[in-house]
Amino acid sequence: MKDAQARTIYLKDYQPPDFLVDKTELYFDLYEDHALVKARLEVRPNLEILASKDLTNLSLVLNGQELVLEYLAVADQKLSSDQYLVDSETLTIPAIGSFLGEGRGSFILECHTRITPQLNTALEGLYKSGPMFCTQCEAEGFRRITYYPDRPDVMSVYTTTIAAEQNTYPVLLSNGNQVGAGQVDGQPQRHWVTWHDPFPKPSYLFALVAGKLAHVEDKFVTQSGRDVTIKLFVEDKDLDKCDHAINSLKNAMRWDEEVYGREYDLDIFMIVAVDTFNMGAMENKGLNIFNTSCVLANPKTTTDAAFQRVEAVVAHEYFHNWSGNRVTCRDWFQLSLKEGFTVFRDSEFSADMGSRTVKRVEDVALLRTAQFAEDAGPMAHPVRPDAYMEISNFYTLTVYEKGAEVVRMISQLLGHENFRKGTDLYFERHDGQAVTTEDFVKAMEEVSGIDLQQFRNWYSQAGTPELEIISVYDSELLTYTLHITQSCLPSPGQAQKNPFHIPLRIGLLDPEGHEIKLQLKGEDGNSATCERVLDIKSEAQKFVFVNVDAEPVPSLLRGFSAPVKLHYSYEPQKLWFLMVNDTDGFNRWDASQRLSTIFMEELIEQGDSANITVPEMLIEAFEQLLNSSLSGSQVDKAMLAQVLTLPAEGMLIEGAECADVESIHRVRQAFVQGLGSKLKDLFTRVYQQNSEPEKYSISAEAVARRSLKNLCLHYLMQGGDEFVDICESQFSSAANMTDQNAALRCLVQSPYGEQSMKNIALARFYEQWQHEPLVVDQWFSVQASCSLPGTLERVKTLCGHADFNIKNPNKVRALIGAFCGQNHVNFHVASGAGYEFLADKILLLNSINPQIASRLLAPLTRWKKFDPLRQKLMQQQLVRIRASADLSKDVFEVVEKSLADVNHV
Ligand code: B3K
Ligand code: ZN
Repeated sequence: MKDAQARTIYLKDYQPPDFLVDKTELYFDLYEDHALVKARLEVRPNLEILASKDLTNLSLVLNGQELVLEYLAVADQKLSSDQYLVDSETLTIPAIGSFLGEGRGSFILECHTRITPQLNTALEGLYKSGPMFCTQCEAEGFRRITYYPDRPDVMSVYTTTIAAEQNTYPVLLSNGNQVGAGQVDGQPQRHWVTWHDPFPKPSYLFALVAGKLAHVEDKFVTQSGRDVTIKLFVEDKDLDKCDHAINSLKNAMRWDEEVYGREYDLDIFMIVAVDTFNMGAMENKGLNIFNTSCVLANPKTTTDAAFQRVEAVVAHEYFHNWSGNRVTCRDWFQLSLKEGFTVFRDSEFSADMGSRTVKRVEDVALLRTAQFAEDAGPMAHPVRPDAYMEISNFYTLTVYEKGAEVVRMISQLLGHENFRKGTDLYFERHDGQAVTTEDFVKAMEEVSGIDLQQFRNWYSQAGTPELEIISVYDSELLTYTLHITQSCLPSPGQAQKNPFHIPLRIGLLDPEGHEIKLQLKGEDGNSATCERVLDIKSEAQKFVFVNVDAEPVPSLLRGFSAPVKLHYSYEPQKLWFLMVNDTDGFNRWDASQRLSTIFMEELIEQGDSANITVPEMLIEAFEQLLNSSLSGSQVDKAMLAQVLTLPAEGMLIEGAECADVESIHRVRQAFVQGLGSKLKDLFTRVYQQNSEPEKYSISAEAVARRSLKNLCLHYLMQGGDEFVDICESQFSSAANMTDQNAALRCLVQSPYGEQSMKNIALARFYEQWQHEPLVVDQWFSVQASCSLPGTLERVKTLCGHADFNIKNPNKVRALIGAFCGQNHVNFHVASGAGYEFLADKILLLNSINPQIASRLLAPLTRWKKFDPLRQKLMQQQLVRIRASADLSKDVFEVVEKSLADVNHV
C-alpha cells in the first residue's frame, strides 16, 4: 500500500471547485483490444470562488487513473509534456492562466486518452461484460475514462458519440436522446451514434453501452400527457424475462407522480441488463444499467424473493431520477442524501404494492442483523460520514438503510402533508444543484416550523442508540409511568454521544387487550388518543399516564418508529398477549421474535446443553397460529410466515455480548427440529392446504401462500424423515422456481435423507438449469449455505467448477459470500479454516476487483463478537491480508480499521 493512496479525505476540508465544466463532448472509438476517448470540455473558472483572484498561477487539476494520455490542448494550443504533470491519480496543468491570456471566461480543453476496457476487472469506468461494453462511473469511475474534475458538484451537459464495429456492436447507447447516427467515413464496417443529454449532470451519472442486444419496448404516458418510450435491453435469450421489470417500472413512474408529484423528464428511459456488475444497478441519467439479477424475472427461473427484489431495485433506480439526478450530492459525504432518501421512497413504494407490514418486518430484520452489526464494528460511521479513505467502502447499510430510517423519522415527525411540502420545496429549490443533507433538513424545517436541531445528531453520530424502559403502575393513583433512558456506545472517533431525538411510538393495552386512551399528566383527557409518539430527547425522561384503571401491557416502538435497540423486560406471557392482541402488526411480529429469542437465549447461555426442549409456550403459540390459519381466521399468510420464522442466527449473534456460534446454531436448530416434529400434523395440513395446484401468479396473495407452504416444508424436513418423499416430489414436479428452489434447499439442508439422494437432486438441478447463469448462482448458494458438516470442502471444490468465475461478482457473492456471510456455523469452525479460506479469496480478489474484495471482508471485521480463540484466528487472517504488498485502497482501509485496536497478534 503506497502512503499517497491511503490518504484520508475529510468533510471539513470540502472546497468548492475552482473550475466548472459547462459542456462535455465525448467521442468513443471502441476496438477489440482498446478504446480511444476524445474529450472536448468547455471549462469555466468558478468566479464565485475565485472572485478577482489572479488566474495566471492557478493550476487546473483533473482526476485520472489508468489512462494513457495521447493528446492535450488548451484553447487550441497543443501542450507539450513539459507543460503538464501526470501522476497515477491526476493531471495538473500549472499556470493555466498563461494559456488564456487576459480572459476570465470559458476555454476549451481537449484531451485524448487510450484505455483498455478488456483488461478492466475492477468493473469501474468502461469495461467489458461478456461481449458488450458498459460503464460504471459512480462514485469515481469516470476518471478511468478520461481526465476530468470527477466530483459530483461539477455538473455538465453531455454529448456523446460512440463509434464501433456495426456487426458486433449494433446497439450503441448513452444518456439522453439519440440525436444522430451514421457510418464512419471510409470505414464501412463501423458505425456511430450520437446522444445528447440536456440535463446537466455530474460525471458519475455518465453511461455508455455497446453490444448486440435485443430489446423490449413499451410506453408510459406521464400525468401531463407526454409519451415516454421505455426500452429494456437484454441478451436475446432473456427476452422472456422482461415483463416484470417493465411493469414494475411503469408502476414506479405512476407512483412517483401520485405520491411525490414527480414526472419523468426525457423522451426515453432505457435499462440495460449486464452479467458482470459490482452491485445491483445504477441510476445513470436516462440509461440505467442493471445487474441481470435485479432486472430479469421469469417464474420458471426466478424465486418470489427475487421477483420482489427486481420490483424494488427498478423502482429505486427510477426514483433516483429526482432524488439523486435532478438534485444531486455536493460531495460523497452527502451520499445518504440520495441513497437514504431513495431507499425510503422505494420501501414505501414496495409497501404500497404489497403488504406494508411484511415490508416493514423485512426491512427491520435486515437493519437489526446487518446494520446494527455495522454500527457496532470497526467500520461504524455516521449516516453522513466525516472521513473516508475509499468512498466505495461507504456504500453501506448505514448510509442506505439507516439513512432511510432517518428520512422515515422525519416524515413521521412532520406528518404526511408537511413532509410532502418539504420534498416539493427541496426538489424545486435545488433542481439542477448539488446539495447537502443539511439542505434537505432545512427544507423540512421551513415547511413545518419544526425544530430539527437535535434531530441532526442522527446524521453526525454513529452507533445504535439504546432505550432502556422501566414501567411502574400505581394502582392507587391510577398512574402508569414510563422511565426512559437513552445511551449510545462509543464508536471509532466518537467516544461521547449527545442524546438523539427519538420518536417513540407507543400504545397501552388493558388486561382485556383493548387499547386505552393515552392521557399524560397535566393534559386534557378529551383529546387523548390511543396511540402517540413520545419525543425522547434527553438522557433520562419520564412520562406519567393518568386514569389508567389497571396495569396495562405496553406496546413500545410501534412500527419500529426509530432505529434503536429497545430494552424492556417483558415476561413471556406479556409477549404472547401482545402477539394476540396488539393492534400494531409490526409489534405483533416483534413480540413473537422477542418471545422465541428469550427462550433460545436462555439455552444458548447454558452452552453445552445436551437435551434442548422447546418450551411449551412456544409450541402452543405455534399450534394456535397454525390452527388459526387452517380455520381461516388468520388470513394474512405472509405475516403468518414471518411470525412462524425464528430469529435468524445472524440476529442472535448480533444480540449476544460474546456470540457462541455453535451453541446458537445448535439451539436454533433444535427448536426448528422440535417444532417440526411436535407439530408435524399441523405443519402437514397447512402445507397441504397451501399446495393445491393453481395457475401461477406473482400476486401478493400467491406469494404469501408459497412462502407459508415452503416454511412448513422446512419445519417438516427438519423434524423427521417422513417428508423426504414429499419434498423430492415437490422438487421434481415444481412448475416454478420458488417451489423448486425451496424443495432443493430443504433437501440439502435436512439432517434426514441420504447424501447420495441429495447429490442426485443437485446434479439434476444443475443439468436442468446450467444454461441460466442466475439459476446456477442459486445452485451455488444453496450448497454454500448448507449448515451441515463438509460444506467448506464442497465450497472449495465448487470454486474450481467450470461455471464459477472469480471475475464475476454474482458468482463470488453466490458461493463465497453466501458461505462466509450466512453459514455462520461452518464459517466460524473452531479450526479457523473458514477464516483462512476467506482471507485466501480476498487476497486473490484484491488485485482483480478491490470493491468486491473489500465487501467480502465484512465477516472478518466482526471479530470482537466472538470468543478469544476465534478473535485471535480472525485477527491473524486480517494481519496476513495487511501484510500483502499490493493492497488496494478499498481493502487497506477496512483491514487497517479492523485492526486498529489490536496491538500484538
Ligand atoms: N447508486 C448506485 C450505487 C453505486 C455504487 C458504487 N460503488 C446504485 C444505487 O444505490 O442506486
Ligand atoms: Zn441508490
